[in-house]
Amino acid sequence: MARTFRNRIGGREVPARSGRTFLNLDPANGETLGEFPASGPEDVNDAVAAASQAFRSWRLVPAPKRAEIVFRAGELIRARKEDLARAMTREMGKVLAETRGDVQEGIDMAYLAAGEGRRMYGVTTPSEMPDKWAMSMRAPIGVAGVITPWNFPFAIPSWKLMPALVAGNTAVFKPAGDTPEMAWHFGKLFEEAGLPAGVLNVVFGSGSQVGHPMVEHPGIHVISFTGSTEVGLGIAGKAGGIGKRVSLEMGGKNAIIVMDDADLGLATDAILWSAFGTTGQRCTACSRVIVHEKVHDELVRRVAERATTLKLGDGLDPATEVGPLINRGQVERVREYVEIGKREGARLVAGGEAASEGALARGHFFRPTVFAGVKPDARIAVEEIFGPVLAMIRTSSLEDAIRINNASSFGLSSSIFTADVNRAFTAMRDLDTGIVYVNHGTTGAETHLPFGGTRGTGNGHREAGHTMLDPFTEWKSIYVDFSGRLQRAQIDNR
Ligand code: UN1
Repeated sequence: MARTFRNRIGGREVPARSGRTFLNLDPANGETLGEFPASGPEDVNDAVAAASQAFRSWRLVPAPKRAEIVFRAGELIRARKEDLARAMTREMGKVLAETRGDVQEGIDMAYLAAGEGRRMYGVTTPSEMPDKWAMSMRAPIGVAGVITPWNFPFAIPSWKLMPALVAGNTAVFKPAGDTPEMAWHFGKLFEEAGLPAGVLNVVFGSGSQVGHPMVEHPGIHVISFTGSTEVGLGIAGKAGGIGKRVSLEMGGKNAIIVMDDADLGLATDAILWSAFGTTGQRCTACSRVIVHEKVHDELVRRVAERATTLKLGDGLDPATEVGPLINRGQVERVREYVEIGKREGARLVAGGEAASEGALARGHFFRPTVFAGVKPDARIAVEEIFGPVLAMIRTSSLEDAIRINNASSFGLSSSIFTADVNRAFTAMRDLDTGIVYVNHGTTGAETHLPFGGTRGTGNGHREAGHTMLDPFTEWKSIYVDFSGRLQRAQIDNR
């Protein structure tokens, strides 16, 4: 019998008002892991009411005290890291080393956000008038609506919710339908850490039944979303129409540039890890390699050879290097892009098909796939696939490689492999992405630096890092006039 999980609203665990449920399945073998509420707008209303009520007192709790609860949650997550990682591998498929990393990112974020509770710096500045004080401070926005994807089911909610709570907001959290269990643990851990009832509410369900009503709900004051470009732009349109604040993290088409002076062994390792780690299902995954013509054939040979030998399987098996895709739909999507690549005339040098031998038949497996001879404007070099498909593109110069990188409609991360310091600094300056790596792949951002992208990847916000409070706070400017007389700014200040 599958375990039954419930929404967390106002500090209580409750089913969907409709009584409807959905099943959480293991993508490696189709086993049922749990039954979750298929919530609707009425459950969102309940959660918003609880969050609004809790906001009245939570905003007045001193920030260092709010942060202590986040710190305690970090301690609990650390103590349960292994159990959480195993549950995550079962629910979304990536290998244990990676799910441990995902939980670790949550721990790192908890400690970082907790420290912010004793900073949350404002600015004091001289007034232009005598006997007058001027300063600015951060204030919470109110109720934050947090909508997260399945590929980093612990880390991404951590980047969003921990700063939001430290800043004094309360929250309604809707996780992806493919990874509800991690969100349930997240809510439970915060309850155990001492978070007051109603401060963090977790509502399970679909985008149309829960996400959409959250975006439209007047009681939710800011939406923070990570996920597909299509859904993100839909949210931006709706929220924009009603003047709601939105922070978006969407697609990527991240490139690794390999110059002719690069350490090819290191570059190959980094390409394999960035392209096929998490089965290519990272916003930061490398899906393009732009390689100098002098080392092109050698790099293609090395990457194709290694991609072919990667071991597919259940992420709980220590021998597995690449886990399943999240669901059947993703397998179909990847298969379609492989066909598109072939039709476009690219040369398939590794993979290119679903894998179904032995136990793999029970899950959603696809072989790590490499195309060579890809034109920079081919669809497989331009559109986000979100799977284990790599497009290798030939280039003749650094300038051309940077131009190809920057022509993408996305701008999350990019990377260059070179031994030449002048080329490295040119790339650092000219690669137009939110994150740039030198002699390192495109994945693996650390929590204490801003995370986010340029152009179509986002809408100008950065999460985590020293920017973590920006999406979840308003600036309030305060003037205190202690002159005892009317002083008119811009007029009496000669
Ligand atoms: C994502 O894929 O949405 O930089 C997040 C990385 C991880 C986070 C990825 N720290 O690859």
